[in-house]
Amino acid sequence: MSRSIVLVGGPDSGKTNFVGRVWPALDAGTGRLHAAEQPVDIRFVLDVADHLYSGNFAPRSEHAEDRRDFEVIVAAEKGGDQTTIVIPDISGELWLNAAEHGEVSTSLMEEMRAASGALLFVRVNSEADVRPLDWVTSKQLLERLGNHEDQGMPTQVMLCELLRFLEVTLSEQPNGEKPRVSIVVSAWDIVDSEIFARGPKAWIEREYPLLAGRLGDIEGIDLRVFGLSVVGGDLKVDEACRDDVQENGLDGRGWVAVEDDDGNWQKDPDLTLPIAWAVGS
Ligand SMILES: Nc1nc2c(ncn2[C@@H]2O[C@H](COP(=O)(O)OP(=O)(O)OP(=O)(O)O)[C@@H](O)[C@H]2O)c(=O)[nH]1
Ligand SMILES: [Mg+2]
Repeated sequence: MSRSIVLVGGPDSGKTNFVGRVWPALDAGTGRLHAAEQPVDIRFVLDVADHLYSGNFAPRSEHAEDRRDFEVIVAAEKGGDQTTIVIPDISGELWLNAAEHGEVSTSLMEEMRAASGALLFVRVNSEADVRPLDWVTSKQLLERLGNHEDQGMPTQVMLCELLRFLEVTLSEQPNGEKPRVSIVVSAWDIVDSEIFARGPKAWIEREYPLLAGRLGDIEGIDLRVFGLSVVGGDLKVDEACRDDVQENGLDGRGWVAVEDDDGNWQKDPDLTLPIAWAVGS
């Protein structure tokens, strides 16, 4: 059985680095999902993983039309049901464009209709984050300064639009249940312990109240929020983390923040969880 999920998110939101990290995780076979067969073409994911192994995040996808698919057959247990998952990594510029102009290309539309699950990425401290402090006063201020330059669509408006796309396009799961979307808050390693303890859901409520409202009342899809750190630290500033990755590789590094039954947020080393949940396993 083949199931595809789509990876959605604006520019600089962490999609590519996640795909590159999740392949070694699927290959290691210690998580909820594992690779049941060697994928046919994994040059792209290996390339991304190589950046991580060398102690750097992989660079952003350069071209708006960039699209690279990672297709892998996974199973939840040895000899168990196999599922082919197709994970297209599409440039965030393209998603931003889609949100701004209210339309997606036909091929992307087909991709989304074929999918019954998605991962929606949003990143902590992204430079691509567009966030007018106060929409009215900042607009007036800019006008007074004679600077009418448009900052572009605010990130949370874009995210609400993307969520709406998912709501109208995703198909129900083969068992008839609602499509599932994992909201992935990436670079969750850079928040302090207090914010970590409150969790990525609370972070969204605070940073993007409009999006949080949508998440609260959306009916057509099932949602779950995860925090994500692909290597357990910020390779740009955390030298200890970089050294350790270079020396010991990625095994045991990186985690997903998940909410336990008591409402506490815990680090789970299983990086396949946001995908496992989105494909309904
Ligand atoms: N600290 C930290 N930073 C991360 C993590 N994952 C990604 N980043 C940062 O986020 C940046 C963007 O990540 P990408 O994976 O390129 O994001 P993308 O969504 O593919 O971006 P586009 O290709 O522009 O759509 C990286 O260059 C890193 O600086 C993480 O787990 N921790
Ligand atoms: Mg990318």
